[in-house]
Amino acid sequence: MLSVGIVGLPNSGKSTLFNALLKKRVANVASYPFTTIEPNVGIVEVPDERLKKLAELIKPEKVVPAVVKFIDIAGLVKNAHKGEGLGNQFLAKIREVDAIIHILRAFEDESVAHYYGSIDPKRDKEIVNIELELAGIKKPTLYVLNCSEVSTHTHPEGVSIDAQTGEGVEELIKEAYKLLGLISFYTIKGGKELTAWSLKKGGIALEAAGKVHTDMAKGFIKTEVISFNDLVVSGGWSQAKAGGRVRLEGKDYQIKNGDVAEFKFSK
Ligand SMILES: Nc1nc2c(ncn2[C@@H]2O[C@H](COP(=O)(O)OP(=O)(O)OP(=O)(O)O)[C@@H](O)[C@H]2O)c(=O)[nH]1
Ligand SMILES: [Mg+2]
Repeated sequence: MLSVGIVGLPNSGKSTLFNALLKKRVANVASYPFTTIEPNVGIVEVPDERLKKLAELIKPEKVVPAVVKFIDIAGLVKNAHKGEGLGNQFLAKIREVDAIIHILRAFEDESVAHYYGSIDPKRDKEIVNIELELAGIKKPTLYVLNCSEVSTHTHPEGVSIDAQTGEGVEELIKEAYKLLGLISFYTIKGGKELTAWSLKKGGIALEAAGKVHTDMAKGFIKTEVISFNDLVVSGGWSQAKAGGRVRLEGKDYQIKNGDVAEFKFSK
């Protein structure tokens, strides 16, 4: 499972954001490793309008969303690469993640000390980026402005949130998912279990099948596939099949974001 690390100066609101993210935690979190052992790791449900719509259409017994792993990392300060603050510990953690959420403090609050004495997201961003660069860490980054009042959820470089109220957090999860280069496809097992799966953008049917089950990839024959829109317009899987809207594709078919697939395989 791909993971996103939350970085930023001390007191920028990383743990507050992490706690807001945990409210979106998947219900059966115990089935994912780490979450019960590591208090700073959260497996979070990806908000998904298509999944909701499909659930309304199909009325399955069970709906399983796609997830992203978030890791709350200790704050870093100038010279972290030389071991300043929790420097080395911080840098080791950050090397394990696939993408970075860089949180910038924009909220004013005199009761919360700022490590560098004033609110200045631009300066803070430079400080943290220099440390990451000196440590040789190059990862896709989403900048997140932690504001007291969120007027708009997007700013030119990323998203705005209020970590304390949780405002903007859903948008942040969606953006993090994109940042990881992931798209979603869906399976409907026996009409009963609707699942959203993540796949790297550009991934083919064979890889998608392997996400569901290794046997499906091993014995892959072909896949039935339909776009989300076509399925909704058809009113259901059997109607879509009857209407000739379900296509048959081979293992090299490139999965599109929102595809609904049924893999055919030999055991
Ligand atoms: N007013 C206000 N306070 C906030 C906001 N976000 C976080 N805080 C407060 O700022 C303090 C520090 O927040 P944390 O989330 O612990 O900061 P952190 O980035 O995890 O800090 P370190 O773990 O020390 O690196 C806490 O008292 C929070 O309640 C915000 O959006 N507005
Ligand atoms: Mg913290």
